[in-house]
Amino acid sequence: KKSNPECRRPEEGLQNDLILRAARGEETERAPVWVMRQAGRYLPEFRQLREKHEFFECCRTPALAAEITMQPIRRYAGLLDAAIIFSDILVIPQAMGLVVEMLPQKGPHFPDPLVEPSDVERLRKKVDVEKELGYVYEAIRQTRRLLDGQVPLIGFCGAPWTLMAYMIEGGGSRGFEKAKKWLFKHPEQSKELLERIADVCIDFLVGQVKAGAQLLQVFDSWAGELSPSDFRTFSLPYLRQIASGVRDALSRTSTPCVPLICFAKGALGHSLPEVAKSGYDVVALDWLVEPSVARRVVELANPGGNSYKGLGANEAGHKIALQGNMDPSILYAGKEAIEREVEKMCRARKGGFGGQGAWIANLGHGITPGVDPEDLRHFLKCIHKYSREVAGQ
Ligand code: 1CP
Repeated sequence: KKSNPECRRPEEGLQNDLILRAARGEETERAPVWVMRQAGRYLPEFRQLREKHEFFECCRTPALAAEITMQPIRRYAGLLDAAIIFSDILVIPQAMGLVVEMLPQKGPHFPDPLVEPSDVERLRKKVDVEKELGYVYEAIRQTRRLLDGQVPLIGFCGAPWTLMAYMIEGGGSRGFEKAKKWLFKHPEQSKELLERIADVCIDFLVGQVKAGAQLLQVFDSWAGELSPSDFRTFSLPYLRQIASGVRDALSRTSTPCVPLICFAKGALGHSLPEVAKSGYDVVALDWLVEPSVARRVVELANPGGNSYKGLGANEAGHKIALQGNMDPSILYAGKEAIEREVEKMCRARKGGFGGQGAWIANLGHGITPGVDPEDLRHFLKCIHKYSREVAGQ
């Protein structure tokens, strides 16, 4: 049984399973911590590598992706409790047949975005995810070997609404006017497209687990662009589809499910109870939500714990864990401010995550390129210190 990676539980052979325990609703002796975008531009060793290799070349070359994934793990040895595979959410639009480039200083660019619903015919009808994105699976396998059980490895994908928004806008955007015009002018075709993207997400996440990913996060970075009712129409159903689709597909091959994390940035002020009931083990919070309030809301939404059934994270019934949520800009304000804010985030009486309930410490969004890596180290050290203090009370 051991030789078949598909039958392994994610915690097998790990020296540090703190994040897996927290993701399954356990209160831990201190909060596990990782940082969204921890492998990236704020690290000089990453920028050095990028001088020689184009962005998507880094994604498509498993040895490079594995190396970049390991950079923060090595630099912050003993301080990070998880690695996240180096890749990008835009590999799914590429797998579906769109061209995506990464422009220096500008970010992602689609030379031929979707303009009209008829353009959807340019997308591959049936996406062979193994063929198109097998390089991510190989990067995961190589990273697991390099990690050698130090910490778990997180796999990820973009959420359908966020990916659809990029596919129509053709890159980053301020108001997402083109993508929203689609939702309102062509709601049925939008739903068909969202469902197609969700199906690719499911295949891709399942493949990542089979390759060795030990947790999964779905990034709905632009969920907050939608009104409450539009979020519930055009985003939430597809987040649900992904959670149940991944659980079903894994259970069909008797593969234990790994914990699933949902990051619906900007949508929790209006839809936290709905997100907490959408089939994920962990709800990631941005910094617009107060942790102590989130705790109560999530408890009320799920009095019996997680409601999904099937193989996986301690089966049904465990409590929903929270992740987050410090404002990433605080990393620019110096060590004193970082320490003060981390302490606040840890202490329940100051509106923080407190001593009860499972918590995975993180920022409320990705770390930005201008942060001094030593300030991030201070953030990580403070999380260790204060979360342990609070847990011991
Ligand atoms: O020039 C460069 O090196 C490009 C910088 C960069 C990096 C390091 C991009 C371009 N993507 C990444 C890696 C990346 N992207 C990871 C790696 C793993 C890790 O977290 O360390 C992950 C998880 C992502 C996910 C991602 N890509 C998201 C979701 C997370 C978030 O921050 O909201 C989004 C929205 C993207 C799109 C994207 N890719 C890159 C940029 C600059 C952007 C955002 C563009 C925009 O403003 O819309």
